[in-house]
Amino acid sequence: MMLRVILLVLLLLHETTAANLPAKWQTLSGGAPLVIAQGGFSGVFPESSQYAYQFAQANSVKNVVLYCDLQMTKDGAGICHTDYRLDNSTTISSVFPKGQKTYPINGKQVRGWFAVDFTSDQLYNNVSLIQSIYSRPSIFDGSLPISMVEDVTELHPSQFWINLQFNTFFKAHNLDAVDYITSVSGQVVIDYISSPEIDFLRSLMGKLGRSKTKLIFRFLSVDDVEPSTKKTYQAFLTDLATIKSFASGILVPKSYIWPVNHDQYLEPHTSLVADAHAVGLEVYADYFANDMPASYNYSFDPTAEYLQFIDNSDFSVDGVLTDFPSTASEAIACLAHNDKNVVPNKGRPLIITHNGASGVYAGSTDLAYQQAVADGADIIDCSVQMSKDGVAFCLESPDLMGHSTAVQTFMSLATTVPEIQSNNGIFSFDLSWSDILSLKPALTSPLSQAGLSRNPAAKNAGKFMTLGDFLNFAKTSTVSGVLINIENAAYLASKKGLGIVDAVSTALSNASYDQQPNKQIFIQSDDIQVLAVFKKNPSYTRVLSIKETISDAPKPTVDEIKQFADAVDLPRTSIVADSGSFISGFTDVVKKMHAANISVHASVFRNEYLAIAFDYFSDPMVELATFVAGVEVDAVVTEFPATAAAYLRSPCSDLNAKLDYSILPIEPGSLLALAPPEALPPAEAPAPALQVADIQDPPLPPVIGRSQTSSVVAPPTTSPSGQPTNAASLSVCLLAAVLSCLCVMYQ
Ligand SMILES: *[C@@H]1O[C@H](CO)[C@@H](O)[C@H](O)[C@H]1NC(C)=O
Ligand SMILES: *[C@@H]1O[C@H](CO)[C@@H](O)[C@H](O)[C@H]1NC(C)=O
Ligand SMILES: *[C@@H]1O[C@H](CO)[C@@H](O)[C@H](O)[C@H]1NC(C)=O
Ligand SMILES: *[C@@H]1O[C@H](CO)[C@@H](O)[C@H](O)[C@H]1NC(C)=O
Ligand SMILES: CC(=O)N[C@H]1CO[C@H](CO)[C@@H](O)[C@@H]1O
Repeated sequence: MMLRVILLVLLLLHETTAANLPAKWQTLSGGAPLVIAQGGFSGVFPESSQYAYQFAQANSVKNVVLYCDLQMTKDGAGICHTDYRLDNSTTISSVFPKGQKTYPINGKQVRGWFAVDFTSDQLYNNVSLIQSIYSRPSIFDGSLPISMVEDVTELHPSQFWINLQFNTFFKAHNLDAVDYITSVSGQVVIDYISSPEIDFLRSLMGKLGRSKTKLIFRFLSVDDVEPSTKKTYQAFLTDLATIKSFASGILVPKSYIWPVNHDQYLEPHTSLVADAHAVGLEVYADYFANDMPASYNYSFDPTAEYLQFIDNSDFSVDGVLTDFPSTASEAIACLAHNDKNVVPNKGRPLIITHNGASGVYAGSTDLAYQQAVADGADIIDCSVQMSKDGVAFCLESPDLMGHSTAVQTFMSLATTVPEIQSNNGIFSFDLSWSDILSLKPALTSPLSQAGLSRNPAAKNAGKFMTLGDFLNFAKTSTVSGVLINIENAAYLASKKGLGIVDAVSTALSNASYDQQPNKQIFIQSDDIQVLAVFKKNPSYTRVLSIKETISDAPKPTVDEIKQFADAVDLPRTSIVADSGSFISGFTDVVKKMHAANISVHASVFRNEYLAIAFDYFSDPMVELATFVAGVEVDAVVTEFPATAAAYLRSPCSDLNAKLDYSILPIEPGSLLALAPPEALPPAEAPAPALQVADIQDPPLPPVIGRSQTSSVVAPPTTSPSGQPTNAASLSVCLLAAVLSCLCVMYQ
């Protein structure tokens, strides 16, 4: 009952009145490509379960096709299940421990538990489904029965697709899928029947009465042999006209259309779609899954892959078979054919980068910033670090170890600085700028240990930039502003004699950003004393970064923040709380900040499916929608600005636009509510509330005289700009009456 209520709500939210803009599709029919839900929403629920099918209906475009892999039971009933073997995806091996058999299937000996050895009653009453893919939620395991074909048709799917692998296998067990389908088709509409077996498709011709069932020939791997003709599937690529004599379309692995090379980069597309369309065959691509990234070219954005198949200049496939039908729906209804030059709605949240487009190129390099601009970022960011000789440059952290090739040349300088981090590092303030320039940047992948590496082709590409170069680049680019992040100011001043605050002020004035009203300037720090210094320039927006996860921001703390900052930068978990890999609720932090007119930046968004909670369906856009439309943050801070820009540019990001389909924020807890109580992850202790003491910092210490010790590398006499190094600090005092307090510190 609970399930139905929740699903109904989702369904109603998706069903609005006006239509999305019509688009020209290069499909065979000219209509939008189909979303075909493989086993329902099998990316979240056990495949082919009732939940999976209902969820697919509720969260996809309206004409979503429910896809059922037909298996037959000993008593001739039909069930929906992807594999012949039931063992990995059901509890059958423990219920019937002696039920294992070995059978030949299309020339191979296959061992497991087969539906043909059990009656439908035995299966339905005793066996339940489990998740067979480890990256997907297991909380529904053991609570859902196997679906009979009737269980799916009773949901009144807008379209229904049956796939049957090898009828020869069923015939060997005195069963016949032709008889089964012929009898079922009298009662329910089967819109599509696919099979990799030509004789099976041929034997259905003329048997389906007046129904408009389309027969689809399914291609297996190129070297697999089609059982009726003994030809390889590859051989049919040059004989599409023959297929047209018994089928109206083909279902092919997606690599037949966009091949991926051994390094997982995308090669140019084949001519298959054009060739098939030329002989009147539809083309369906199999199969898409958000949690199985296909190629580095997609930057872990699953919508990018669909668009490659449906919105390129040469063709569109006629449908996509997917485990995540909501993401396919998004690509079709919200993202395809969007004019990339459309000016985004005013008042929408800002896209702020995290070290440029660091999901694609090594962070804080010229390439990462260029990519960010091309991808549609509003604000590019520079986390300022200092070299030993006082050059301010952009890098996520003062530790060069993970972010460059420093380990190869400067390991002797590795040291531990507890004020900065607990593990040892090679710190920029121990190297001269020319030494740092001799290093290659390194692309970091936060989820590489889980096998999700970023763009290896660009591993060491790009150049580090000085803050001055960064500001000049931003000035001439189309971004609307910059964010300058300052950390460790007190340590650098008191221990290293480096004035990072002065360096930033100097660079901003020198690049005439102090009188450049057409670019927005954000000064961000985790230290309120740093922000206090910049209060003098009212055109700067000051952002306090609060790195710890908090559950609440009481009024006294918010009032204190208001003294120093116009905005806060918060981790995603301080805004949308999670428990295990599930969302448990929205905090009130954004509301409380907004009540005090403090903007909220949410950070850091990453595309990799393992970086986001199950509730978002492994879809980074659903997470963005939740923060933007659900919690109304003022900025998203992201390593993949292209994904944020595609979402915010989409008509579907405006929930007031009455569209057929929208990208909806999630309801916290709605997925957990579908699981049996005993399967829920243990509740975690809530994060603490933010206290006034948490944000208070001691006054910044003065910048001490240059340390003479531990100089392994001789400091150069000039900076790359050609100026004597001391001139940079000197010019602060000369330049700025407004910065008089800094000059005091210098004395
Ligand atoms: C079942 O699981 C085993 C071990 O994890 C694996 O080798 C096999 O390929 C799986 N079979 C199916 C049908 O997924
Ligand atoms: C995929 O990325 C690689 C490496 O950046 C590039 O050479 C290739 O052209 C891209 N493929 C397509 C189809 O865009
Ligand atoms: C909120 O802050 C902005 C600047 O951050 C300012 O322009 C605006 O007037 C403030 N509004 C209120 C109601 O204080
Ligand atoms: C100041 O700007 C000029 C021109 O943009 C540049 O050549 C010079 O290096 C800059 N100086 C400093 C100290 O950043
Ligand atoms: C092995 C097993 O548990 N079999 C049970 C399956 O369900 C029926 C009822 O439908 C029982 O009678 C069997 O004992």
